[in-house]
Amino acid sequence: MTDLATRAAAVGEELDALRRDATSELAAASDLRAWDAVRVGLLGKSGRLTALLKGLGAAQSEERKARGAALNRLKVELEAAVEARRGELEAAALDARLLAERLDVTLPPRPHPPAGAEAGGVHPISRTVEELTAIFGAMGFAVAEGPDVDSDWHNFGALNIPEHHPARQDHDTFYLPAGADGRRPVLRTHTSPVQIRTMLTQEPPIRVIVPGRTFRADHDATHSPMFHQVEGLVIDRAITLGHLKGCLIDFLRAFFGIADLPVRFRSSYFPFTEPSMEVDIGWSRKTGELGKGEDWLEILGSGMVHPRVLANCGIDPREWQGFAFGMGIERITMLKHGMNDLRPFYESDLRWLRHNAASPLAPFSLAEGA
Ligand code: 2U9
Repeated sequence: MTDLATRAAAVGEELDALRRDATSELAAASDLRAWDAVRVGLLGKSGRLTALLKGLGAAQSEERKARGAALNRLKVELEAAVEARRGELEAAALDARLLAERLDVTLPPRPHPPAGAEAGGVHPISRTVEELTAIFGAMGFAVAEGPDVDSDWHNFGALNIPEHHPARQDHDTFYLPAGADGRRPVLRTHTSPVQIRTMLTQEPPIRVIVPGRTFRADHDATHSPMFHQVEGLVIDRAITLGHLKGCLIDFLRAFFGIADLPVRFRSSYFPFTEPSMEVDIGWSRKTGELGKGEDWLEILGSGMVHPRVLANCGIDPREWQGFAFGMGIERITMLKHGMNDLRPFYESDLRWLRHNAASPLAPFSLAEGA
């Protein structure tokens, strides 16, 4: 063998040894940290392959060419092996994480009530709001909310309620001291200002219900100065009285759980709707039973949104129409559960609450009671 051939064979062996070492070190690296140490040991600034490449400068020219080519091939090969091992280790780390962080959705719920504690319950008003939200939610309505204290304009003016209207009088409405504009803010007397705010900030089509607290200067067995309402608003193209009727009949039958509940529409007047209708359901005055008997019970108010109200909110009434409705939450809750006094809703009497609370875990269907 010539000198050159001997040296070439020696170089080949040296590179084979490095390849073998690198392969077994990479295989032994069981996590990304160990892998990085192997990578640096081979390809880093002072790595073994880097040292061999640096050493090239000292070799003689014929030999240098061959050695350089062999080293570069090995470099490409080792770089690929290092990357491939990284891919394997990353995939293994992800698998381990997925396994460790797995959520067992079959776990049973926490015991209710927690050991030693008294069972909590859902207040009947809250329960009615949950039911309303589910029933109207299934019809595509979103829930909108707004402030309890609002401007005179949002509560009255925008709704086409004139300055001299009785509802605006001091003995009906709670006013706060006048602001900088000389106008007195009000505790909202209905949830309608929220629909005004919705129309001012959202483009039609709009489909919202607004459950919430409302305030009027009134107090007896069937009136409280603070009570709850739910109102609804639909604005779209070509909305008719037919949509209003279908929507409210479906709602009333689902809420009271009576599939054939008789529903009657009677013409009426509200400043914010035209035409306006009051809605009655069939019942027996004698037994108090809903859906049976010859009598009618007024349950809610409704109508097609007055074109002036739409215009007040920047909506063109020639392009968009809508319907609206409103009802008292206490009233429909009392009717549904056969209650005859509104005051216990707010008295925090634990015996009444224990008796009337709903279980937070009890499911309800969209046709409650049906
Ligand atoms: C906008 C346009 C129209 C909401 C409506 C009624 C009829 C109604 C009462 C029922 C019993 C209030 O709780 S109650 O005293 N409500 O009769 N409410 S139409 O009409 C609106 C609301 C907002 C922008």
